Formats: sequence, C-alpha cells, structure tokens
Amino acid sequence: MDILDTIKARDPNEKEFHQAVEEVIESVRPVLDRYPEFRKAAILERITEPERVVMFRVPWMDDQGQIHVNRGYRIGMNSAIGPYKGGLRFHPSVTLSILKFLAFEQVFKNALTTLAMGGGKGGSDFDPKGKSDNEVMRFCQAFMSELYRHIGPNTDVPAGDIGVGAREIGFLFGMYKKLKNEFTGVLTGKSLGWGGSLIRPEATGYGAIYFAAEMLATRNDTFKGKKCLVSGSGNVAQYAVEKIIQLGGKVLTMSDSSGYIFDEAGIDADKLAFVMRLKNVRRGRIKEYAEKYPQAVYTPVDSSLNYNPLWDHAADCAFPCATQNEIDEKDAINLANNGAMLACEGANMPCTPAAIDIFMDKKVLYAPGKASNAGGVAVSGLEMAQNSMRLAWTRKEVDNRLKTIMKSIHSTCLEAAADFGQDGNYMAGANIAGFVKVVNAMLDQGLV
Ligand code: NDP
Ligand code: 2IT
Repeated sequence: MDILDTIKARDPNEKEFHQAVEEVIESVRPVLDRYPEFRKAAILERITEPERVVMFRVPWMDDQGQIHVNRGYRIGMNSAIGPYKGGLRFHPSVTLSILKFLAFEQVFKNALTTLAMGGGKGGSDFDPKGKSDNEVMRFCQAFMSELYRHIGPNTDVPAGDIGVGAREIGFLFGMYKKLKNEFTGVLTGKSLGWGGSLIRPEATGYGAIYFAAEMLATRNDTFKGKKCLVSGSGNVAQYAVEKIIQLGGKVLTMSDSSGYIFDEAGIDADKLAFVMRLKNVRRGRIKEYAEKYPQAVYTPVDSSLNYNPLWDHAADCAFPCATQNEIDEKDAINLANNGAMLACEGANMPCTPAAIDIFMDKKVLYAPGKASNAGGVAVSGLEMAQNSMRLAWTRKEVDNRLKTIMKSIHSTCLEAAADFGQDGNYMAGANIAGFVKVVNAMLDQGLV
C-alpha cells in the first residue's frame, strides 16, 4: 500500500494532517528517487509518525464557580535536529489532526531556520475569547500542571500560536517555574522583563514581509506602492501590516473570524495602532475599525459563499495571516484575475492544495508558510540562545539576524527547487530542503 493510503487508513479522520503530509510527500518523491537509502530506511513511515503524543484532561473553574473540562495536547513530532519546538494553540477548533498537521509543518520549518530545533506543537480546545483574565490564568495553570512533566529547556520548548500570546505565556511560565522550582528558558515569547527577546512579538509578521521582499526582488520589484490584502488581525497580521507600511506598501484589509474591513485609503501607522489597542488591550472585534474610520467598509462573514470577499479586491499581494485553509480555489482565481503577483503565507497552511495549483498555473509567486512564517520560531530560537547565555541582544541585533535568516531560507528554497528541476517553486524547495536536513540527521542517529 502507498504510504499515504496507510496513513489515511490508520487515522481516517485526520484530514488536515493528511493534507500537510500529502504535500510534503509529493514534493520529496524526486529526493527519494535520488537517494534510495531514504526509502530503505523507511523514512516516510518514520517521519510521518509523531515520536510521542500526550493528551490530558484540563479541569478548571470559571468565575461563577462552574467546572469545565477541556482537552490538552502536546505532540513531539521529531527531535532529530534539536529539542521539540513549536507553539501552543488555544482555540475551540483544536483537534489532534490540526495539531499533528502543525507539528509536522514545524519540523521542516524549524530545519529551514538553520537553528537547532526539532518540531512539536500543542494546545487545547479551550476558547480564551470572552474569558476574564482570572479564568485564563486558572486555565493556563491547570494546563501547565500536567504539561510541565513533559517539557523542559532541553526537551521541548513551547511558545504561542492562535489564542496564546504574552498574557498566556506569562501564566504558563509562572506555573512551570513554581512546579519545577526552576527559572529556565522553557517557553519562548516571554515578556521582555523576564527573559523574552526583543523582536519576538514582531518576528513572524516582519519575517514574512522580509521573505516577500526577497521574492519581489527576483522580479526586480519592491513593496513601494504595492496594494496588499492581509487577513487576520492577531499577532502575525499586525506586524506584517506594520512592516508593509514601513516598506512603502499599502494595506487595504484586515479581518477576524467575524468579518473583514476594507479601507481604500490604506491602513496607516495610526490606524494600525488603533487595531493593536483594539485587539491586544481591549480584545474587541475588527468591526469597530469601520465605526472609528467610517470610510472603511466592514463585511461580516457569509458562510453561504464559496469564496471569501476579502480576497476579491484588486491588489498586488496577498498575505493570509489568520488560519488554515482560508484561501481556496475560487479565492486564488479571484486574486489572480484581479492582478495579484504574490501570495505569501503568514499563517500555517492557509492556502488549500487547489489554491496553490492556481497560483502555480497563473505564475503568481507563492510562498509556503513553513518558509515564509519561519521568522517567529527563528527568533524563538534566538530567545533560547539568549536565555542560555543569560544575555539579551539589542533590537537591531535580533532584527538583523532575523533578516539574515529569512534571506537564507529564501535562497535555500530556490536552490533546493533548482537542484530538483523545479525552478522558482518555493513549495517544492522548502519541503525538499527541510526534509533532507531532518532525514540526514535521522539516518546519522540510527533507528530510534
Ligand atoms: P492570533 O490568535 O494572534 O490571531 C489570529 C487571528 O486569526 C485573529 O484575527 C483571529 O480572529 C483569526 N482567526 C483565527 N481562527 C480563525 C478562523 N477559524 N477563521 C477566521 N479567522 C480566524 O494568532 P497568530 O497571529 O499568532 O496566528 C495566526 C496564524 O499564524 C496561525 O495560522 C498560526 O499558526 C500562524 N503562525 C503564528 C506564529 C506566531 O509566532 N504567533 C508563527 C508562525 C505561524 P478571531 O480573533 O476572531 O479569532
Ligand atoms: O507556527 C509557528 O511557527 C509558531 N506558532 C511559533 C513557534 C515558536 O516556537 O515560536
């Protein structure tokens, strides 16, 4: 039986995981043909099976004294090149399939960063939305009261993802420190005053835009005057927008899970500051942007449509920065028909396989998240390095390292793609380069 059929038969309900695995397997077929020893070592069978999965009960009490039970997870996908590293996602949609897809992507992404990090992911179906700070704290403490056994600065180093930002990392760290009686760099994305790194909050968004700037440069182009569509209004979207503005681009859209705003005049630095306060301090909805800036148009999500109108505006560049599978075939067609030349993933797996096919077909430059959003985990790696040295680098030092890493990932993707006859295919290049690095480490370390 084909490896993909075996994986599907073993866990038939894990469709997001299958989607991520299928893309990588398709990309690395020529690698397996060139290196028969990879097949002989059953590499695909081994690399697609998590080294370990922990699932646990998370009981917590709300402000009214009512008890709730959520499910917690941590997946150690691959530790061939370093300790497990990857975020925690708190969102009601979280399932084992979603976390396995994210952990799988993380393995190759982390390999591309050039830093020594294996791949992991975790989280819970807990929904922080609408919860008080005390409820979030009690949940984080309950979550960490089990997770702390399984992680450590040389074992597994979690960070943030959807629904896990500075507030949650603080509560998680506090509980870990209390239980272990140790102050170590066990989590990244910490606040600056107690071990965090400058530029970590900005890193994913900035990194994606540095990567896109490199892509544009291959066509002798820049961000100057480029109209950009951005989805999401969380951590990644906010700093992607900030960097686009700094590089002279014009951002027309931002969104949340309820709808999106379109601002023809462009979201400038002042308007972005409003969004940051709205989302990070007041925890409000993007709809309020259109109340504050009445020239902007708010469109609520309409689930009866088979496309997202956010992607149906004339623009040069698209930056999906919200969640998986948010650009489907029809959206990709709309983007291409409206003149888009570039789609660069800030989120993980935001483009469906059908959308990616359209981009390839229409010669729209397309960057897969495992390459273009690797800046976040890369600066997490730099945070780990600073924690180990008990030193802190300046903003400039970290930003320069981030730029160097994003440039290096960009050239690595193009070189690996060219090496396997797929010039300009960032998806193939990212999958191949990440895969080869991890597989060589696995082979060196024997059958473990
Ligand atoms: P945040 O929680 O800060 O923001 C998420 C944003 O996406 C919010 O605007 C949210 O809207 C929206 N969103 C989430 N789920 C959905 C959904 N199902 N449908 C529509 N909109 C949704 O998360 P991040 O910005 O950190 O993460 C965004 C993406 O980037 C994710 O795919 C994540 O895996 C990826 N990523 C994050 C990194 C990081 O360092 N944080 C690093 C690399 C990738 P609402 O508020 O309504 O839920
Ligand atoms: O998807 C990702 O790369 C992240 N959520 C960041 C992981 C990290 O360890 O910083």
